Amino acid sequence: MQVKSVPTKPVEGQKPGTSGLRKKTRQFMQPGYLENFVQAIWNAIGGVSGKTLVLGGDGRFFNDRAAQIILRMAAASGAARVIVGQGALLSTPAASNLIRQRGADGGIILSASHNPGGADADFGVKYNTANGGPAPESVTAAIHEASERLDHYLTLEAPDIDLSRPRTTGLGAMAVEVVDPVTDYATLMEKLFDFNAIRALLQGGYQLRFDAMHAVTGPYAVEILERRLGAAPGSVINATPLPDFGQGHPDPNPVWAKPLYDAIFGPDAPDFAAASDGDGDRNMILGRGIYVGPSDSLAVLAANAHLCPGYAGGVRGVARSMPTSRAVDRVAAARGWSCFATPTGWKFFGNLLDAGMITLCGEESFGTGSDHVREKDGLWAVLMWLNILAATRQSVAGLLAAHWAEFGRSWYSRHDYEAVDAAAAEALIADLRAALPDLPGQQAGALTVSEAAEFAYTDPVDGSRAERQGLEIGFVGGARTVLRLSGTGTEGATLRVYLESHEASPTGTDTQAALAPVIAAVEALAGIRARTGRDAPDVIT
Ligand code: VG1
Ligand code: CO
Repeated sequence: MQVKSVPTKPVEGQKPGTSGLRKKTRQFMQPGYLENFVQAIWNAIGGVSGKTLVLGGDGRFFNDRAAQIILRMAAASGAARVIVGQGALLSTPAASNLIRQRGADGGIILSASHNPGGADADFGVKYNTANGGPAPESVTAAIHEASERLDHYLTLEAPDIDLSRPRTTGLGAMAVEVVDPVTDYATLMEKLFDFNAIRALLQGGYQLRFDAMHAVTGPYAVEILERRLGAAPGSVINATPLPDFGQGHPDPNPVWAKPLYDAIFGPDAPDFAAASDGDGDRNMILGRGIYVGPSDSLAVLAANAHLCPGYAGGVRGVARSMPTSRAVDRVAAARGWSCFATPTGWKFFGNLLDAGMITLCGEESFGTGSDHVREKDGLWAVLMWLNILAATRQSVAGLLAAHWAEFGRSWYSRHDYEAVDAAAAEALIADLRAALPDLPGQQAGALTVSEAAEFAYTDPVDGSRAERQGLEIGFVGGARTVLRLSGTGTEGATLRVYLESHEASPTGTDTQAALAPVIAAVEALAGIRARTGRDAPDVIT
């Protein structure tokens, strides 16, 4: 088989965002576009000669074609072995696990996560390093630089490889090992959680519903929840991964997983329900008559982690992304754990996890995880909830009520303004940034600003610095807001407004009502309506 060197020119804008490079699918399908980015990855990491890589994706449109392109490019550049999920499928956490289990040098995950899939929707490529985690900023910056200097890429003139069944075959001198995407991951889950206790809970008539949203977790959830844990057949809904996710938006939140959300408040509600996103790293947790906010979920998991075999030895520390609510901070304070606030994006947890400084971490964006892999992990969170529910024999609502009684309640919400005019959104942030030093002491609606700063982070392990990670404004009494622009969108800009307040003895149930003074204060300070022309957020979570 012939190695072919294809002359090429740099493609503008191949700059990885919060989670890899995410663009319109048609852009990725342009001749040379994916090839350029992949070659930039190879160049940035010192080549792939002799290396072992993991490859798989969430099954969205172009996943299969992209996998073949990447296999040929890995072979042409001298990779020794690529371990690829059957059908080119791997959930993000399963890919992270495979990289670690097999001691691979890194991996490529084909996914735009929770963004819709299809020829006219979104596609993405993420590069993970040998620890199994998303490439840190130093590596993504090197990839971007390499993409700007590219003049050729290498590929192999070879036909497609059959990825439809597990086996090892060759592509030129490179081994292609097709593996079942679920087995190793399911085995890891069995080590972490008390499957017997969960099985006993489910056998007692406990009703479970898991919405795979026609994305990658379908096969994982069927194997683990139905086959290994004995949940009733059909407990996993929308279980077949589809290239367009059944025309859905595979984002597990009350807006995009509305049927599931409505069901949990309906007459025939199951005891427990959950959903995951396109690539399987996000989760939404629901219990009969109640929605568990992701920040609360992290806090509850941390407070009860010791009930799960994998965490019986205790929690070393916790971390949350800065905009995530401080619910977990209160658990950490009570238990004497260290607690870190990092910039948005899972890559910032990697060093803390590798150094053994934290055991659990999470983000408000429906992401929770631990040191078992180096990605957030949707099904892991579901199993940890089930283990805790089985061990305590409490309802989800009961567990939350007990948690709030002990730690108080962090009212929390995120308001997203999507596909906003990019210049208007950037000007809003720039003007607010400029105003920050003068805000303390200022009145904003019924609240008074106590502090205001732009978040920057120094990694406690390697000293690397991340600037401009969100504008954080605190109010007298402890409420706060954070404003930042999304790094995962593919159209215009997405403005995210994070809102939080705390109540020691919570009353009421309406989050938006509880946060009304904070919402009004943000409007007074940032003028979102006038600047974006929007009356209300597009998505409230
Ligand atoms: C969003 C979330 C962030 C998450 C990222 C990737 O980023 O806010 O918390 O880490 O998506 O998640 P942004 O920059 O759009 O706010 V996923 O499930 O795409 O890997
Ligand atoms: Co995801």
